[in-house]
Amino acid sequence: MRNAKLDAWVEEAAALCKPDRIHWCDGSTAEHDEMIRLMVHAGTAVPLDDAKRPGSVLVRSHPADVARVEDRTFICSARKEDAGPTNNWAEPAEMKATLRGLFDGAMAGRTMYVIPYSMGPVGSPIANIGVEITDSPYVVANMHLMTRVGTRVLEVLGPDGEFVRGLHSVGMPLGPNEPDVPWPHNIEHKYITHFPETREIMSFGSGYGGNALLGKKCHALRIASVQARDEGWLAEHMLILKLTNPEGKRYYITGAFPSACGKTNLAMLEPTLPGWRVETVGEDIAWMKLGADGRLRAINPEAGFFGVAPGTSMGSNPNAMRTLNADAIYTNCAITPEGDVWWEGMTGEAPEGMTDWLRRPHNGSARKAAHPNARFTVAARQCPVIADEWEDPEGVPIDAILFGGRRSSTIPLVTEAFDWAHGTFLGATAGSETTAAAVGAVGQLRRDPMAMLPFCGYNMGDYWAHWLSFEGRTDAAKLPKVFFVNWFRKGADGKFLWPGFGDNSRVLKWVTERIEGTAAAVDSPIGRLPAPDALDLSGLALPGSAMGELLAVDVDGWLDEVGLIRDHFARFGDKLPAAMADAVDQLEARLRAAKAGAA
Ligand code: SAT
Ligand code: MN
Repeated sequence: MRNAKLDAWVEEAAALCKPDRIHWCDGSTAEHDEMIRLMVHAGTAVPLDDAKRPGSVLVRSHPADVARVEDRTFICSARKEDAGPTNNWAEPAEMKATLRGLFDGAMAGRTMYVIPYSMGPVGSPIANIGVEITDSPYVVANMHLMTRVGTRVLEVLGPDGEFVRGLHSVGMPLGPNEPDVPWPHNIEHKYITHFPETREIMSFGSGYGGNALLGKKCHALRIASVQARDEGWLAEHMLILKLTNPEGKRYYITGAFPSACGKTNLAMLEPTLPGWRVETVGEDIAWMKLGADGRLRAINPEAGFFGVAPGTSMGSNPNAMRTLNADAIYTNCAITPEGDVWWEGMTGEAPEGMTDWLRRPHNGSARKAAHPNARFTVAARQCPVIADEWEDPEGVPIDAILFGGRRSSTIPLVTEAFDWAHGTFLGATAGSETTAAAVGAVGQLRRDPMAMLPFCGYNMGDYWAHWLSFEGRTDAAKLPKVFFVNWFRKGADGKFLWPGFGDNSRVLKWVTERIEGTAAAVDSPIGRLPAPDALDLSGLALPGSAMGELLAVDVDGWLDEVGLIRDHFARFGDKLPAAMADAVDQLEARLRAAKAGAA
């Protein structure tokens, strides 16, 4: 029972890309092993030591293909205003013409892989099917871990089911007898394009991460955010964690943080507070729908983790380290003489005799051994703290939503929103200092609303209106409480004020106590802050002034922030929802009143 639309599309793609062979992926272990074998043969991958990292390989990319390329990412909606000011836009027919030129013959000398995948448990009513066509065995092997791939997906798709189409090529055809290179990509042309109205993705020229694993950011966020708007749900760049308190009561919390700001660490946290437990439902993406009970329920559409390696250690994230014991793909890490991987922050000292991610000897070098955006890919089921309900097709009911970013000043450790609209405002105005997850300068403050700046597939103004609409879709009391957190505030000495990691459980505890109405908060111009002594700091030795600095509302700093928020909002013109414009006015009025009161 073949899907006629799929067959026709594969035929069309083959006629355009002219591969030597077509392989329909079944998602089997044998197929995965074959992809690894092909990568090792081509010099793309090296097997790691079987005792230290069984079933695992290290892949090293080309130095010009190491992260998402936001300036080459396009939303090709029919109308420019539907892409909005935060996305690159291109007219769909024109972009397709350009891409047709590039894809023409692009797979010559290569195999075209057809990957049917499910985002979410196969057959679940909230899952969504996509098919990625690619010429990269690296993509196939990663998709095996990150999504549910194979024949079962085709069965669920049936003869006339709909699916998201993703066409990907590394953009480096091979002439007859031309040898391949370890990391084929196209140095001149890179295009990561989305056609939201027709649910299509076309990606050319990069083989790395979110540029090439089309189920992740391209499908589960950019295309799905448009589907979610059309159908009344939310597709978000959020981790999902399950928190159990010492009395055994469970809470489910989602958190939106920009790439490389610690979502994976928070999702697998080991609380320093005795009796508390965190388990993982998801660490990057959440799809949330209103359940029959009127509550938002979240599923993790992914099946694996594509996590940032540098900084991951037994200290910062022991559960991630344990997840990585076997069957992982590492990308752009360093390799030790014993055939193990290494990255900055994994251990205190760099091992002797390593080869860096650029295949150079590392000994004594001041250069980084691993690329700052080096990654691991691993199946979620290997995580020792994966929650039992992580594949529940009904999703988990969300009690709280956290927004956050990397802010060295101004933003307190935790702030509770006054209500849903204020929570939407906190998300919409989130800023963060940039990281190596995207190509470009690192450490610059940019607005990253809901951590969706690079991932929202439509006009961000309309997206905020969609968020605001949830107040009218269900009983407001059933919506999650919203909080803003910042683990990254620094003191005058330039050092982090908050220890972070396992101690973030102290903030999570306060969040649950706010849900229960048992913890105290004080109103401030920017939201509700923990009352003095409301945060459980037992067993934590912080310098005397740290807590005051962490929770300080710097009124002048915030008045500057208001200016930045106004500039940010001005970009959206009449797409800015009135409630957002009101929220910034009210914030400024509260700040001015506080300043006058203090004077
Ligand atoms: O390369 S990805 O987009 O998958 C990783 C990230 O930026 O979060
Ligand atoms: Mn991410």
